[in-house]
Amino acid sequence: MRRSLVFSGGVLAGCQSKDIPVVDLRDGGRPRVDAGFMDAGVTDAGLAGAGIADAGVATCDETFTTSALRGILDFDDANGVNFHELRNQGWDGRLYTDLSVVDASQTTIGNDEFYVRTFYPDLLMPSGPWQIEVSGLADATTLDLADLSPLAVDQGPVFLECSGNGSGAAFGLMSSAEWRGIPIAEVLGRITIDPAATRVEIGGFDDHSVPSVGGHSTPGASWIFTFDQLLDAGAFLATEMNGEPLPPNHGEPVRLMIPGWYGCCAIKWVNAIRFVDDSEPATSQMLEFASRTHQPRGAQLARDFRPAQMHQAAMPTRVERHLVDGETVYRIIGIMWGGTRPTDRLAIRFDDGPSEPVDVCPAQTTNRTWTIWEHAWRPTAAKRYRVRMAIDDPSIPTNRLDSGYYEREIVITDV
Ligand SMILES: Nc1nc2c(c(=O)[nH]1)N[C@H]1C(S)=C(S)[C@@H](COP(=O)(O)O)O[C@H]1N2
Ligand SMILES: [Mo]
Repeated sequence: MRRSLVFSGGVLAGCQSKDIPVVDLRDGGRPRVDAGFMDAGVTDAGLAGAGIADAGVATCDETFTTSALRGILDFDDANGVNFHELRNQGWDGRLYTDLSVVDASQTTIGNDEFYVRTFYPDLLMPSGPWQIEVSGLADATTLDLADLSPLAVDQGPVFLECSGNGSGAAFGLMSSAEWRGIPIAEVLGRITIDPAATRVEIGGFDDHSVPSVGGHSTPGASWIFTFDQLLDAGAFLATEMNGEPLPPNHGEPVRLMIPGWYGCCAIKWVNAIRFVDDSEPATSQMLEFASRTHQPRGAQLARDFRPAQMHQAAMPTRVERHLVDGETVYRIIGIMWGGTRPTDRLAIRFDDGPSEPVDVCPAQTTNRTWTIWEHAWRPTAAKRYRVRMAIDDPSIPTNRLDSGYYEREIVITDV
C-alpha cells in the first residue's frame, strides 16, 4: 500500500492560496527522514517535482509557505512501533495506525491501515447467507442481511477510537473511514417490539480458538443501548468501508457503528439483536470496558452505564523541522476528535509553560471525524518536551484530555 505525504498550498477552503514547495515522501511506508535526512543525500529539490496530483498538508500558517523541510521527528511513544504488522491472535489481534502520515486533505485511513482490535474469529465459518437473530422482548425472528443490504446508504466519514488506546503504540488505535450502512431505525422498524422493551442489546460473533493472553480480553461482544441513544447518534449496521465490502478484520459482513462512541461499542460480525428492559445486567463486554469508557464505579446494570461517547480530545501526531529564513521552526501537526459540537478553542502547552492558542484552520465543522490542526513552534532549548493539548472552553467536557491521557514527549536537538 503506497502512502503519499505531500504538502502544497491553498487546497483548503478558508485558507489563502499559497505557492509553496511540493514535497513528496511516498516510499510505500513510514516517511522517516529524521537525522539522516540530509546525509542520505535527500534534498528538498530531490523530493520535489514527482508530479503530484493529490493535495496534502496545506498550511494556514504563513510561517511554512516558503520553508524548507529538514526532517521529521518521532514522538517517544512511536519508537520501535511497526505500524504495518498484524500482531498476536484472536482477541489480542492488533494493527496500529500510523497517524504521523495523516495529511490535511485526508478524512480517512485506508482499509489496510485502519487500526484493528480483534482479528476475524478463526471459529467463524458461516455456512450460508448471514443472518441476525432477534430475541427477547420482541417477536422472535431472523433477519437476512441480504434483505437489509438494499437499505444501506452512505454515512460519510466516521471516526473510531478504541477506549483502550494508549501511548504504548503511539495512540495508534484510532482511525477514520467512509462508511456505508443500514440506519438502525430501518432495522428496528422491521421488528415487532414488545412495549415492555426499553433497551436493545446488539451482539456479535466472539469465539476464538486461542484465548486472550492473561485473560486480558473476555469472551462475548455485545452492548446494551436505549433506543434513543442509537437513534440520536445515527447508529448504523455498516456493510461497506471506504467503498469496499467490510474487510474480514473489520467485521465482515456486518458491524455496528455509532458515530461519536468508543470502538468497544462498535460490535463486529453482528449476529444478534435482543430486546430487554431496565432490569437487564450489563454485558461482559460492558463490564470489561467500564473503566475505559469512564463509567460510574460499580455500574452493574445496563441502565447504570452512561453513553460511551468520546469527549472532545486532541493530540499532536507529527513534528516537522523546517528552516525558515535560516531559523529552525518546528511545525506541529495534530488531530482533534470526539465531542458533540465543533470548537476552535484549541490550545497547546509545552512542559509547564504557558498555554498557547492553536489556530484551527480550516475550522472544525464536524465531530464525526477528525479535524487537522497545525502550530508553529520555536523551542528555545534542546531537550525533551512534554506536549499537551487543551480545549479552552469550560462548557465542553474534556475529562480524558485533561487527565493528561494524550500527552506526548519529543526530543528536540536543534534550536
Ligand atoms: N465481535 C467483536 N466485536 C468487536 C470487538 C471484539 O473483540 N469482538 N472489539 C471491539 C473493540 S474493543 C474495538 S476498539 C473495535 C475495533 O474495530 P476495528 O478492529 O474495526 O478497528 O471493535 C469492537 N468490536
Ligand atoms: Mo477497543
